[in-house]
Amino acid sequence: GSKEKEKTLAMIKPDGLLGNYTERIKDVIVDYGFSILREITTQLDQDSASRFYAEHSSKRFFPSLIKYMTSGPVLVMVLEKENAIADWRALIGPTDAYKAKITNPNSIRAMCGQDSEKNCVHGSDSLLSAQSEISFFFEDVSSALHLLSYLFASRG
Ligand code: DGI
Repeated sequence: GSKEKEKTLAMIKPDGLLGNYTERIKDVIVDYGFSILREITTQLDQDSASRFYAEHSSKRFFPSLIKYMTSGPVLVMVLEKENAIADWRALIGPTDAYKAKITNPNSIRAMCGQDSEKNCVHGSDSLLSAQSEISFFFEDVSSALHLLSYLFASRG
Protein backbone atom coordinates (compact mmCIF):
# COMPACT_ATOMS: atom_id res chain seq x y z
CA GLY A 1 0.00 0.00 0.00
CA SER A 2 1.06 3.60 -0.43
CA LYS A 3 2.41 5.38 2.62
CA GLU A 4 1.27 8.77 3.84
CA LYS A 5 3.07 11.68 2.30
CA GLU A 6 4.55 14.27 4.60
CA LYS A 7 5.33 17.96 4.14
CA THR A 8 8.34 19.86 5.40
CA LEU A 9 9.62 23.41 5.15
CA ALA A 10 12.88 23.94 3.30
CA MET A 11 14.67 27.25 2.96
CA ILE A 12 17.63 28.37 0.93
CA LYS A 13 19.24 30.97 3.19
CA PRO A 14 20.85 34.25 2.05
CA ASP A 15 24.30 32.71 1.43
CA GLY A 16 22.73 30.00 -0.72
CA LEU A 17 20.97 32.52 -2.95
CA LEU A 18 24.00 34.80 -3.05
CA GLY A 19 26.22 31.89 -4.11
CA ASN A 20 23.79 30.89 -6.88
CA TYR A 21 23.16 27.43 -5.41
CA THR A 22 19.43 27.47 -6.05
CA GLU A 23 19.42 25.32 -9.20
CA ARG A 24 21.87 22.78 -7.78
CA ILE A 25 19.80 22.46 -4.61
CA LYS A 26 16.58 22.09 -6.60
CA ASP A 27 18.20 19.35 -8.70
CA VAL A 28 18.99 17.44 -5.50
CA ILE A 29 15.43 18.00 -4.24
CA VAL A 30 13.93 16.56 -7.41
CA ASP A 31 16.49 13.72 -7.68
CA TYR A 32 15.54 12.56 -4.18
CA GLY A 33 11.87 12.38 -5.05
CA PHE A 34 10.53 15.47 -3.31
CA SER A 35 7.75 17.50 -4.90
CA ILE A 36 7.98 21.26 -4.51
CA LEU A 37 4.40 22.23 -3.60
CA ARG A 38 4.89 25.90 -2.81
CA GLU A 39 7.69 28.33 -3.32
CA ILE A 40 8.28 31.94 -2.33
CA THR A 41 11.27 34.25 -2.44
CA THR A 42 11.09 36.74 0.39
CA GLN A 43 13.19 38.99 2.55
CA LEU A 44 13.03 38.39 6.29
CA ASP A 45 13.07 41.51 8.42
CA GLN A 46 14.25 41.74 12.04
CA ASP A 47 10.82 40.87 13.39
CA SER A 48 10.03 37.91 11.13
CA ALA A 49 13.53 36.40 11.48
CA SER A 50 13.30 36.73 15.26
CA ARG A 51 9.92 35.01 15.29
CA PHE A 52 11.13 32.24 12.98
CA TYR A 53 14.09 31.51 15.29
CA ALA A 54 12.29 32.38 18.54
CA GLU A 55 13.49 29.15 20.19
CA HIS A 56 17.06 30.46 19.96
CA SER A 57 16.33 33.98 21.27
CA SER A 58 18.35 33.47 24.46
CA LYS A 59 21.42 32.05 22.69
CA ARG A 60 24.63 34.03 22.44
CA PHE A 61 24.64 33.67 18.65
CA PHE A 62 21.08 35.00 18.22
CA PRO A 63 21.93 38.62 17.19
CA SER A 64 24.44 37.33 14.67
CA LEU A 65 21.95 34.74 13.37
CA ILE A 66 19.29 37.42 12.84
CA LYS A 67 21.76 39.70 11.09
CA TYR A 68 22.71 36.86 8.74
CA MET A 69 19.11 35.78 8.09
CA THR A 70 18.10 39.36 7.21
CA SER A 71 21.15 40.03 5.02
CA GLY A 72 19.43 39.06 1.77
CA PRO A 73 16.47 37.23 0.27
CA VAL A 74 15.61 33.64 1.12
CA LEU A 75 13.82 31.03 -0.98
CA VAL A 76 11.24 29.11 1.03
CA MET A 77 9.68 25.87 -0.22
CA VAL A 78 7.16 23.31 0.94
CA LEU A 79 8.54 19.88 0.05
CA GLU A 80 6.42 16.74 0.00
CA LYS A 81 7.18 13.02 -0.07
CA GLU A 82 7.08 10.02 2.25
CA ASN A 83 9.17 10.73 5.34
CA ALA A 84 9.95 14.21 4.01
CA ILE A 85 10.95 15.75 7.36
CA ALA A 86 13.65 13.23 8.32
CA ASP A 87 14.79 12.68 4.73
CA TRP A 88 15.32 16.40 4.10
CA ARG A 89 17.20 16.77 7.40
CA ALA A 90 19.44 13.86 6.40
CA LEU A 91 20.03 15.37 2.98
CA ILE A 92 21.03 18.82 4.31
CA GLY A 93 23.42 17.32 6.88
CA PRO A 94 24.57 18.61 10.27
CA THR A 95 24.04 22.21 11.42
CA ASP A 96 27.75 23.02 11.25
CA ALA A 97 28.56 23.10 7.53
CA TYR A 98 32.28 22.99 8.30
CA LYS A 99 31.77 19.66 10.08
CA ALA A 100 29.41 18.54 7.33
CA LYS A 101 32.23 18.79 4.81
CA ILE A 102 34.13 16.19 6.87
CA THR A 103 31.39 13.89 8.16
CA ASN A 104 28.70 14.25 5.45
CA PRO A 105 30.55 15.33 2.29
CA ASN A 106 27.57 14.54 0.05
CA SER A 107 25.17 16.71 2.06
CA ILE A 108 23.78 20.02 0.84
CA ARG A 109 25.38 21.94 3.71
CA ALA A 110 28.75 20.45 2.75
CA MET A 111 28.17 21.64 -0.81
CA CYS A 112 27.21 25.25 -0.10
CA GLY A 113 27.50 26.06 3.61
CA GLN A 114 30.46 27.60 5.43
CA ASP A 115 30.13 27.16 9.20
CA SER A 116 27.65 26.65 12.06
CA GLU A 117 25.81 29.85 11.16
CA LYS A 118 26.13 30.30 7.40
CA ASN A 119 24.88 26.84 6.60
CA CYS A 120 22.99 27.56 3.38
CA VAL A 121 19.74 25.71 4.03
CA HIS A 122 17.06 25.09 6.61
CA GLY A 123 14.84 22.09 7.28
CA SER A 124 12.08 21.58 9.83
CA ASP A 125 13.17 19.19 12.58
CA SER A 126 9.81 17.70 13.61
CA LEU A 127 6.20 17.31 12.51
CA LEU A 128 5.18 20.13 14.85
CA SER A 129 7.82 22.54 13.60
CA ALA A 130 7.08 21.60 9.98
CA GLN A 131 3.42 22.52 10.47
CA SER A 132 4.13 25.78 12.24
CA GLU A 133 6.92 26.80 9.83
CA ILE A 134 4.76 26.07 6.77
CA SER A 135 1.95 28.20 8.16
CA PHE A 136 4.48 30.90 9.09
CA PHE A 137 5.20 31.45 5.40
CA PHE A 138 2.22 30.12 3.48
CA GLU A 139 -1.00 29.86 5.39
CA ASP A 140 -1.48 33.00 7.38
CA VAL A 141 -1.58 36.70 6.79
CA SER A 142 2.15 37.06 7.43
CA SER A 143 2.94 35.40 4.10
CA ALA A 144 1.06 38.13 2.27
CA LEU A 145 2.89 40.74 4.34
CA HIS A 146 6.28 39.15 3.61
CA LEU A 147 5.51 39.19 -0.09
CA LEU A 148 4.21 42.76 -0.05
CA SER A 149 7.21 44.09 1.83
CA TYR A 150 9.52 42.23 -0.56
CA LEU A 151 7.76 43.68 -3.60
CA PHE A 152 7.85 47.22 -2.23
CA ALA A 153 11.49 46.84 -1.12
CA SER A 154 12.51 45.64 -4.60
CA ARG A 155 11.03 48.76 -6.19
CA GLY A 156 13.65 50.75 -4.28
O1 DGI B 1 18.00 23.02 12.74
P1 DGI B 1 19.38 23.52 12.39
O2 DGI B 1 19.37 24.72 11.49
O3 DGI B 1 20.30 22.44 11.89
O4 DGI B 1 20.08 23.97 13.77
P2 DGI B 1 19.51 24.72 15.06
O5 DGI B 1 18.00 24.68 15.09
O6 DGI B 1 20.24 24.18 16.22
O7 DGI B 1 20.00 26.22 14.86
C1 DGI B 1 19.28 27.10 14.03
C2 DGI B 1 20.26 28.00 13.32
O8 DGI B 1 20.98 28.78 14.26
C3 DGI B 1 21.34 27.26 12.53
O9 DGI B 1 20.90 26.87 11.25
C4 DGI B 1 22.43 28.30 12.47
C5 DGI B 1 22.32 28.97 13.82
N1 DGI B 1 23.24 28.35 14.79
C6 DGI B 1 23.08 27.16 15.43
N2 DGI B 1 24.11 26.90 16.24
C7 DGI B 1 24.95 27.97 16.11
C8 DGI B 1 24.39 28.87 15.19
N3 DGI B 1 24.99 30.04 14.85
C9 DGI B 1 26.16 30.33 15.43
N4 DGI B 1 26.77 31.47 15.09
N5 DGI B 1 26.76 29.50 16.33
C10 DGI B 1 26.20 28.31 16.71
O10 DGI B 1 26.75 27.57 17.53
